[in-house]
Amino acid sequence: MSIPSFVIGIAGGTGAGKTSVARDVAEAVGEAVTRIPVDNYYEDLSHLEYEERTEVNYDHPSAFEWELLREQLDTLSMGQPIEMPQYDFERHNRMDETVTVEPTDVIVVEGILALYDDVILEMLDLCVYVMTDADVRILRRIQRDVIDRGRNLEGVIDQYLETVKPMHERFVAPTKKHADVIIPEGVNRMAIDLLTEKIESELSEEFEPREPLETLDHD
Ligand code: UZR
Ligand code: MG
Repeated sequence: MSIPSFVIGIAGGTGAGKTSVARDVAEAVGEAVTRIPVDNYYEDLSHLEYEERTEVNYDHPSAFEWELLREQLDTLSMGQPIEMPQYDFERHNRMDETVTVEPTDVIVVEGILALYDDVILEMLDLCVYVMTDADVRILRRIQRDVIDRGRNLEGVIDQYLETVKPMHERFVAPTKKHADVIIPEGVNRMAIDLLTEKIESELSEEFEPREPLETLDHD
């Protein structure tokens, strides 16, 4: 591993199928792929009580620790390992443990706001937006939150109407304009194949090493 990584951002509304696209691309590319869920970079809210944490607007850009994501993405794309934070959706908080993530030639940054931050956008070599109808997304969201994340149906519906939908319209949907590619519906075989081909052709060429960001400290 000598050259900087090829970094892909995958954004889209909740339940759009971002994680599935990231997983399928990672499986199809014949190289090791590092996946960075932006969800892992939710701010550490340990100073708040559980009840207060349930009141936080997790669909607003201010809920994320952008600086840490920028730094870690920069570190990884320069070929060094990071200690990636982990997030616990049931407790609405960052976990104490981190995981060591080794650098790879391909990095996928995936999350509702993966195409939101200007500094992150500059680090992305390919920007993807997964566009799925809102009715399909809310059905998936209900299924996931109730079954996997220990929520109740009423809570999921209230949260959707109060924050998820308005924040999606205000912050997530407008990031479509940054996308190089818009994938209709999550798992779309043709789109996955095209993305995979593109990544493989990029990897077979030597691309220009990117300069480290001026705003970040490298010691
Ligand atoms: P994806 N989220 C929670 O529900 N609880 C948390 O503690 C942190 C995040 C939700 C968040 C957003 N919003 O819609 C979703 N709310 O996780 C993003 N409300 O995750 O991209 O996998 O859908
Ligand atoms: Mg997901």
